[in-house]
Amino acid sequence: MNKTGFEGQRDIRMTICTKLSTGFMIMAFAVLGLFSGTASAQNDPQPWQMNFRPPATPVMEDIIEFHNLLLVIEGLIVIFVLGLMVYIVVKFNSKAHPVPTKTTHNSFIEVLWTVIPVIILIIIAVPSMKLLFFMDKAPADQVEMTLKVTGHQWYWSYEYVDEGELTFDSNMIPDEDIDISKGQVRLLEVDNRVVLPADTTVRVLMTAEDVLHNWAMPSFGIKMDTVPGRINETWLRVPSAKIGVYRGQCSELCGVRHGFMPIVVEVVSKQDYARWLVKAKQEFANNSGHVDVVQNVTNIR
Ligand SMILES: [Cu+2]
Repeated sequence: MNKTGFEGQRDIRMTICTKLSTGFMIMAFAVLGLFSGTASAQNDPQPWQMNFRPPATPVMEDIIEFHNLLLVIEGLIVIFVLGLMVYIVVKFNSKAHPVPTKTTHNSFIEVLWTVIPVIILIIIAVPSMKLLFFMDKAPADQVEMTLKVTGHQWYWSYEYVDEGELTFDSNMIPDEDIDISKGQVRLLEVDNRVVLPADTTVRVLMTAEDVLHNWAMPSFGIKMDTVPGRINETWLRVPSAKIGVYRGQCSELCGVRHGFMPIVVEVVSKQDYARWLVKAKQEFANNSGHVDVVQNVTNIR
């Protein structure tokens, strides 16, 4: 994906905003007594994690920058309003100021407190709309492959649209079968991971078979409803520097096992992906069309 026109502005914004917002964050964490050092380099969710997971796609990087910009603006507003309130409480309490003034209007200030918020909203709206359009769809000429995601009660199925009949289901591995030594994470591990190549623009199409689900991948900046009878579209591109395992979950209440349909995406090099494709085509050869897998009935605590 070529860098877009707002990359330059983004860099400048990022330097200022990131510095300021990091300052705000450190202040906030210090106040809460929860500051626990720099963010972990791992992609998995961490205990007591307070910040975003490391971004893996340009969309998530932009979301974090936009968040940083908002945090600075909000922080300044909060400090300003708090300052005003403290000023009023100190200066105009009944002891310090026993005879109240009868002032009711000040046209100049009224114009200011209308115009300034409008300007602030415009400052927010411009990058917000740019980001919305950027994350909406990858330009058609840059799409290199398509992944179709289907939500079911209560598992996901994936279809590699450009690879003929390659389709499989992805079920959560129950607690008793989790093998921590293999890096498996309880409630966040599946039997068949989605495997995607790095440095590839992937169009992701989403739908559902039964009820609303939501394919949410925090590191990719994706959280999109899968809707029966509709196809929703988004995209992702993970650079080869960020090859790794990424985890997400269904994020739309979809029934009793809603909490037990995790998503695991393994981003690998193009060569490894080609090797995986050959293997997967054999392994899932009988899955032509959709095959319902009988759910493992397990007692999940
Ligand atoms: Cu669901």
